[in-house]
Amino acid sequence: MRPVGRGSAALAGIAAVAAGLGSAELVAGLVPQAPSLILAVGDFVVDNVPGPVEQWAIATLGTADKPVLIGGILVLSALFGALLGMLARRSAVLASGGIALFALLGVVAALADDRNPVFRTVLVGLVGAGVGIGVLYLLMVGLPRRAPADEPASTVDDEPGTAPALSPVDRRRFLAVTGGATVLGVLAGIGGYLLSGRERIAGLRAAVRLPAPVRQAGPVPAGADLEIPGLTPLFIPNEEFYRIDTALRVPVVDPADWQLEIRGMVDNPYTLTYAELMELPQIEADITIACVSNEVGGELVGNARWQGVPLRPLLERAGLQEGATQLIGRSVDGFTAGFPTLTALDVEEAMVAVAMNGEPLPAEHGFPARLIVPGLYGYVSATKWLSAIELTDWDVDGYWIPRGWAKEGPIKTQSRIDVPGPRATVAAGRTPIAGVAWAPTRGIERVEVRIDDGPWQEAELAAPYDVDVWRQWMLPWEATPGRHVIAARATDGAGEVQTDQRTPVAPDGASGYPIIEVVVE
Ligand SMILES: Nc1nc2c(c(=O)[nH]1)N[C@H]1C(S)=C(S)[C@@H](COP(=O)(O)O)O[C@H]1N2
Ligand SMILES: [Mo]
Repeated sequence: MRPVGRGSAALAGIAAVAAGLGSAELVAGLVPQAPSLILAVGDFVVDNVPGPVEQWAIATLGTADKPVLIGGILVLSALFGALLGMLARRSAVLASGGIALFALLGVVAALADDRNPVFRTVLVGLVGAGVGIGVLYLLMVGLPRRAPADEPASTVDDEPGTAPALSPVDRRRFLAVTGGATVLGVLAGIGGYLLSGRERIAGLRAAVRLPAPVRQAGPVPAGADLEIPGLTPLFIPNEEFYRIDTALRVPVVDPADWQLEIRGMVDNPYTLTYAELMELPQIEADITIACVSNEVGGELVGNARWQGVPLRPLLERAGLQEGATQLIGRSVDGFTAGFPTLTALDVEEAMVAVAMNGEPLPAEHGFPARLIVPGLYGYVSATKWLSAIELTDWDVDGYWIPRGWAKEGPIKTQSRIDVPGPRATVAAGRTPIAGVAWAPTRGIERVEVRIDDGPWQEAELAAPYDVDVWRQWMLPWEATPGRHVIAARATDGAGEVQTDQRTPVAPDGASGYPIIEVVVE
C-alpha cells in the first residue's frame, strides 16, 4: 500500500533532508570544532575540482563563487531528498539507508580534512542522519497509519487511481508537519551557521589592543587623493575590500590559542604567541595588494594601511640556512603560498600584518595575523590566518602552483579606468576621465589615455605618495556627442610601459590596456 502520493512523498523527503541537514548544522555550530558537513562537502569540492574549473569559477563568479557553490549543494540535497521521499513509498528502510548514506558522504568529506576531530564529525553525521530518518518515518509511516481505516480514500492526492489513502484531515496534518520540519530545519541551519563564528570573532577582535607602530605610514600629502566622484578612493574601507580565498567558513582563531611557528631550513626554529608577536616592534605601511585573478579593469585589487611585524628580523632571529630560498606561509586552514626568501629580506615592508586600516584584521582578511608582501600577487604571498612561516628550497609548491598558476607572481603594472563608469552615458562638454594605476614596489611614473584613434595624451597624476600604493590619474576631456572608446596605459617607476598584449589571468595575471566604451549625449 502507498498511502502517500508521489508529490507529497517528495515533499516529505525534502523535509527530512532539511531537518537532518539543519540539525547537523546546529550541532556543528554548538559543539566547538565540530565541522559543518555542508561546508565540508564544499571544501572537498574546492580542493578536488581541476584547477581550470576553480579558475573559471573565480573568474566568472568572483566573490559570488562561494554562495553559488553552497547553493548548488543545497539544491542537489533537496533533489536527493525528493527522490528519497519517493523511494520511501516503496521502502522506508531503503530510503532511511539513503539518508544514512547521504550523512556518511558528508562525514567522509569532513574527515578528508585531517584537522576535523573524528568523534565530533561522526556526532554531527549521526544527529543529522537520526533526525532525517526520524522525520521521514514520521511523515511516511507514522502519520499515514493514523488515517482512520474506515474513511473512504479522498482524491486529494496527486496520483489519482493509485489508492491514495490519506483523509483530508490527515493531509492537512501531513502538510503541516512537512512544512514545519522544513522550516525548523532551515532555521536550525541558519542558527548553526551564525553560532559557528562570526559573533565570536567580533568579540575576539574587540579585545585586541594594537601597539603604537615604531614607524608610522604617511603622512599622505595633500593631492594624493583627487577626490573625483566615482574614482576609487586612495584607501578602500575594510568592509569594501575585495576578498579572495578558498575558505568556505572564515576560520575562527582565538589569539589566546594562536601561535606562529617559524621553522624549516633555519638554525633556531621558534614559536611566537600572539602576545609575544604584539610585543615586537611593529611598522605601519600603505600597500596595494592585488589578486592574480583580477581581469583587466577588475575589482580584485585594493589599497589599505597595514600594521605588523616586518619579516626580516623574524627571519634573522631564526637564522636562515643555506638553500632556504623559499618562504612558505601556511594558514590554519591548510592554505599555503610561497615566494623567494630574498623578497622577504629585501622588501622592507613585507610583514606579518595584524591590523588593516587601523583595526585588528577583519575575520575575512586573516584575523589574527597574515602576510603582506608589496609587489607580489596574493596567491604567492598574502597568507591569511597565518600559522607558520616555513623556510624551504624552491621545490616545495604552494596551494595554487600545482593548479596551473605561475611559480612566481610579481604584480604586473596595471591601470583601470573608473570614470566614466563602464558603458556610462555622459553629457557632452568638459568631463573627467579618471582611474587608478599600480605597480607596487616600482611605483607609477606616467599614465596615458587614448580616445578613439587619437594620440596618447598624458594624464595628470595625483601627488606622489608611495611606490607601493596605487596612484590616481585624471585627464580632462571635451566630450563630443557620439560613441567613444577610451583606453589607458601606465608606465611604472622602472620605465616599463604597461603592455598592450592581452593575456588571460592564468597563469601569471592579466595584461593589456583597460578599454571602455562611452556614449556622449
Ligand atoms: N588562508 C588563505 N590565505 C589567502 C588565500 C586563501 O585562499 N587562503 N588567498 C590568497 C589570495 S589568492 C589573495 S589575492 C589574497 C586576498 O586577500 P584579501 O582577501 O584580504 O583581499 O589572500 C591570499 N591569502
Ligand atoms: Mo588571489
